Amino acid sequence: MTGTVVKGIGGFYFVYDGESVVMGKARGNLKRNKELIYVGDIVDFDIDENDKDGECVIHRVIERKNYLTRPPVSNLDILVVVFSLVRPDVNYPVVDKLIAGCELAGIDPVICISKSDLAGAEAVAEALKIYSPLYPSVSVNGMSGDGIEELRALISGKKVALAGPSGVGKSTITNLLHADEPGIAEAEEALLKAATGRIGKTGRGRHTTRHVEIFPLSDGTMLYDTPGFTSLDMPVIEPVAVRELFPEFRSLSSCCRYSDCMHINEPECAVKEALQQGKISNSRYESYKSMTEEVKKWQR
Ligand SMILES: Nc1nc2c(ncn2[C@@H]2O[C@H](COP(=O)(O)OP(=O)(O)OP(=O)(O)O)[C@@H](O)[C@H]2O)c(=O)[nH]1
Ligand SMILES: [Mg+2]
Ligand SMILES: [Zn+2]
Repeated sequence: MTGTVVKGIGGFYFVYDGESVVMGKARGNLKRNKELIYVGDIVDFDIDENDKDGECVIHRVIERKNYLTRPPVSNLDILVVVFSLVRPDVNYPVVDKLIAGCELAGIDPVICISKSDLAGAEAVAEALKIYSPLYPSVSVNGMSGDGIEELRALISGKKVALAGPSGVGKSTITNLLHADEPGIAEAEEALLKAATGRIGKTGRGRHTTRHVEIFPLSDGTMLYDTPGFTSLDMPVIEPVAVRELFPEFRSLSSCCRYSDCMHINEPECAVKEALQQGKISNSRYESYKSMTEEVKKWQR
C-alpha cells in the first residue's frame, strides 16, 4: 500500500493512506542503512496487525521530490515562512535564511507575518513592503482570525509547511486552518497513546510543538505544523551560490560591470545601486552579506 508519513516519533511512524492513519516502524534494512524517513515522504507499506512494533511496516520511500532538514520535512509545494514582529521580535537574518532554503530546495515561499494585533498596522505594512514584491505575502491575527482566509487561498490544495521561530503562532494558525475539519487528530491520538510508554517525558511547555505533524484538510491541502527554532545554519553551498537565492538580484546581475560580481566590494554594481536607491531592502541585503560570510566557513 501507499501512504504519506504524517508524523514520526521515536522510531514510530504514522502513515496516512487517504482515509485512516496506521502506526508502525521502518523495515530493518531501511534502519540499518540509516536511511531517514521524513514526514511528508510517500512510502510503500504493509499492514501487519500481529507485529509487536505496530500495525504496519514501511518498506521503502517511493517519493521525495524535495526535502528540508530544518524543519525536517519532504515533498513540499509551499513553505509558509511565519514570523511575528514582536513577541518574539523579528529576526530578519533567520527569516531570510529560511526563504533561501526554499529557493535552494525548489519550494515556493509564502510570507506570513503573524500576531498582527501586537505590532501595529504601520510596522506590519513596512514588513510587507520588504516581502510582497518578492513573494506572496499576508499578515494574520491568530486571535481574531484576520488574514486566515487570505492565507488559505494561497495554499489551498497544496502540500504546505508552516515554519518559523518558536512562539510565533504556527500551531495557532494550523488550528484556525483546520477548525471544524473532521481531521485525523483523534485517530492519531489513540494510536499515540498505544505507544506512549516509549515516548520520553519533556520539561517543555505543553503547547510547544515538538514533532512535525501533517493535518490533511478537506480541500486537499496537506498542512504540516513544525517545531519552531531560534537559529538556522546555512546549507553547505559555495559563497557564489548565495546570490542565486535572492530573486531581487537576479535581473540586476547582468547589469553589474563584472559578470561574476558578488555585489559586495565591486565597483559599478547594479545591486548596490539599487540598494542606494531603496529598490532593494537594507535588511535583505544585510542578510545576503551575512549568509555569504557564513557559508565561507564550509570552505575552510
Ligand atoms: N496576541 C497574539 N497572540 C498569539 C497570536 N497567535 C498566537 N498567539 C499566542 O502565541 C503563543 C504561541 O503560539 P503557538 O501557536 O503555540 O506558536 P508556535 O509557532 O506554534 O510555537 P512553537 O510550537 O514553539 O514553534 C500562544 O500563547 C498563542 O496563544 C496572535 O495572532 N496574536
Ligand atoms: Mg507550535
Ligand atoms: Zn553586483
